[in-house]
Amino acid sequence: MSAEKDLQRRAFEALDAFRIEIPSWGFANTGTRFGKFVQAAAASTIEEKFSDASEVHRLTGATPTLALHVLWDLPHSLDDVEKVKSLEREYEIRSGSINPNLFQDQEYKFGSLCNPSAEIRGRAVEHMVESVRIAKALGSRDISLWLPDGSNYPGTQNMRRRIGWLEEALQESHAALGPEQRLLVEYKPFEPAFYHTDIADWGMAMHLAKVAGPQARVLVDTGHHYQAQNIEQVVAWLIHTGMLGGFHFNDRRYADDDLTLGSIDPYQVFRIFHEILLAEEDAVPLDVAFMIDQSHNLKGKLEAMVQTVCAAQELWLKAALVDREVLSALQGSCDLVGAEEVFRGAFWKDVRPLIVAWRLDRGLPTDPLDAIRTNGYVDRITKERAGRGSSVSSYA
Ligand code: RM4
Ligand code: MN
Ligand code: MN
Repeated sequence: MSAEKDLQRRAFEALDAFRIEIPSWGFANTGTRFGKFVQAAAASTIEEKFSDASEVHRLTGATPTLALHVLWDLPHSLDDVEKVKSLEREYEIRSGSINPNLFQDQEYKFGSLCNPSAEIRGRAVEHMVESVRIAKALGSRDISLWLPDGSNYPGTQNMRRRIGWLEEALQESHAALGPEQRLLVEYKPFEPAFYHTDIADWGMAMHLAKVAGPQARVLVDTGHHYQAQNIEQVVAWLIHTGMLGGFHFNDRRYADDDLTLGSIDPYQVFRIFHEILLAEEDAVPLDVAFMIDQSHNLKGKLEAMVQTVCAAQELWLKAALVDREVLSALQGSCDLVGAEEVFRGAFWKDVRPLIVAWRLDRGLPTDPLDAIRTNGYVDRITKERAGRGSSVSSYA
């Protein structure tokens, strides 16, 4: 086989294997804590979110599942399951991870699973268990827990006692899982609490996942780290310990900015993908869910989502084309510049022609971003959705 054909075969295999989940909240109106800018085309209903997700999948071929947030998407809990199932059939999009919501009810003002009140903790655990039930009814595997709990001022909470409450709560939640399901534990060092958060980093999340039970894993949200953190090293550790469950991808310049993947630091995403692909090539058992966790306040939501998926495909392919055999030899002989150039060289390779060839071959539009800007879908939903009372999610 010619080198060119071989390259194309490897590229097509990598792109066929790449799937990334999109979040329902990425299509809804959101904003900053200062204000919300409403878009006429934003989705307000679960049906509109499925419709938008299906358009993104139709154009990119890479997003067959939609992450759902329980309170926003299934406000009537299990009673909404049948409706969601019929939307799955209609739009040919499956429900993805189920995200419990422990951050909106007034009673969670001082915490949910870590609230000093046993009664409130109990209600928060019940919400976790209900989320597991919803996931089961929808055939969704992953329950992704992001815990907003923490405190704002030193001395106002007993941090160690809260660890114990959290361990118990996660064990109870884990006990409700079906045999195929997983509990993913997300961490975040700040926001909404600004002195301490109860699951602040990957070490805490890993401990809690281990204590919760054998089906719990860690979820890495790329925006949930301190600035200098080496995220790919965290990923390498989680792979090594068998505790990596999934990702929430987004980019940021300062904090949890939820900007478009790769818009600020595409090299970061490339380095993370390299760790995953390296582990796959080393035949390390891996089961990692790629998810997007972004909200676009100013960009058009459909455009931004398609742009995100295309950026992810480009970075994934760049990482897939790293010559890991050559790299490993150069690492072994400590040829620093040689190794770095192989690595960096893959990052700088223009893979877009390969992606265009793959799209042509798979019957996809060669330029999905241009397609969503010109194919009339956004115009249609803008007309259909304009004029009705727009709802704004309280998530900022
Ligand atoms: C949090 C976290 C969660 C997401 C919420 C909306 O910062 O990233 O994963 O569900 O935001
Ligand atoms: Mn997240
Ligand atoms: Mn976040």
